[in-house]
Amino acid sequence: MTKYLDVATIRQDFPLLTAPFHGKRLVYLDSAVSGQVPLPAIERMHHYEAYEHTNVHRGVSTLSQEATDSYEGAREKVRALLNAPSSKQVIWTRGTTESINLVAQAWGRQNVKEGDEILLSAMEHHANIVPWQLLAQEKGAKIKVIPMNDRGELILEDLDGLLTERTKIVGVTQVSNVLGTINPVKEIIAKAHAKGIPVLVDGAQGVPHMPVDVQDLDCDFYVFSGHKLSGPTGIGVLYGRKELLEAMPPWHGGGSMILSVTWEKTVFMGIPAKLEAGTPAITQAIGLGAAIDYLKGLSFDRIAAHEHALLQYATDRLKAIEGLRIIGEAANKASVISFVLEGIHPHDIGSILDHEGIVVRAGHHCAQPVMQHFQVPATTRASLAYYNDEADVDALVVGIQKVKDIFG
Ligand code: 7TS
Repeated sequence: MTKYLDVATIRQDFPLLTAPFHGKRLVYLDSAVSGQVPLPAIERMHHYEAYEHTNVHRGVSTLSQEATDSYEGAREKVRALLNAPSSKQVIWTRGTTESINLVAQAWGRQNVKEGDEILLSAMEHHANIVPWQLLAQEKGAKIKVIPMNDRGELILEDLDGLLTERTKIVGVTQVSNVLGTINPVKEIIAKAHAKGIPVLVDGAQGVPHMPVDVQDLDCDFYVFSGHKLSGPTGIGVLYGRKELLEAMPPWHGGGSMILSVTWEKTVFMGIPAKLEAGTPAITQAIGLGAAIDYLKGLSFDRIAAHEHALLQYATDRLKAIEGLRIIGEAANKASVISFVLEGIHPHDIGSILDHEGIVVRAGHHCAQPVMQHFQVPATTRASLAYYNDEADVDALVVGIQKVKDIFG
């Protein structure tokens, strides 16, 4: 146990982590896929559905006003979490993927033209590649890539040359979901801004593991998914610089985003409503707010320190296994270890570990260009969170030994 968090007590808030799984203790090393939800967040959602359920921003009923307060209160919790200047700059979406599609479609269609360039990093998740490719195809624009080295670090010396007068936006992940690399996003943003280019930061794997301050980063867009931050699925966030959001046209049209509609003309509301057509994911937003309260109660600094110590422990133990190669050895890493075992397919490793009650992810992790860089079809990935401890890592090491025995 690290000195930063009392994991044994924390685990009591996660029924799945304390109930038997395949007759064993569940070893959940897959938080990069989705973080487990603590009981206080589950109970908050249950309470809302059982005793408070209605729609928001709908009329004068006390019930609707209270639901609106809870829902908007959650938006304020996200604002505080990111240190955004105003909660109007926090747009609810279904998740990181939808947030990036929103920017690519609403901002991108207005600002990207034929011959323009969109600069992405070599370690992006498909969610920060495909929406830009769709836009580039539509507009006749070009995708360019910030390369990385074989440790899984971006080659920043190349950045200046890649930022040209044609570059319209930079998209970069804060933390790689495959390599665990923590990218120097603040430095990248400063370099892009020096040439007047906005930057979208994919915080899906960043915000669950470290304190985030969008004003300090000075990013133009910051996106993340609630379910990776110990909240429920179906809710995510787009933070944007005020001027950019205000200048963006709506993406979806419908109720809750208009001031007036006639057959001739619709007048839209301001942000955030303009970008949030239809009934939102109210329960999920409130649940995410409760999850943020829970994590703040533990402290993001302590979570980061705990996970860092555990990552170091896991890295040392895995490195000692003969035939195991870690993919992604950046100097600055968070919470994710991908590896390959000589002669054994990651899917076989994943299946055998599953029988042992150890949940990892095996595959390309929706980042096929990263697989192509390292010339592997797939990796096995263990991802750590604040509710993991050394016993989880030890179980993984025993499990891998078992895999080797079976295939050896
Ligand atoms: N960006 C990054 C860096 C991610 O890791 C993920 C999901 C996404 C975007 C997309 O998030 P979504 O919530 O909209 O789906 N990453 C993973 C993963 O590593 N394994 O499963 C999903």
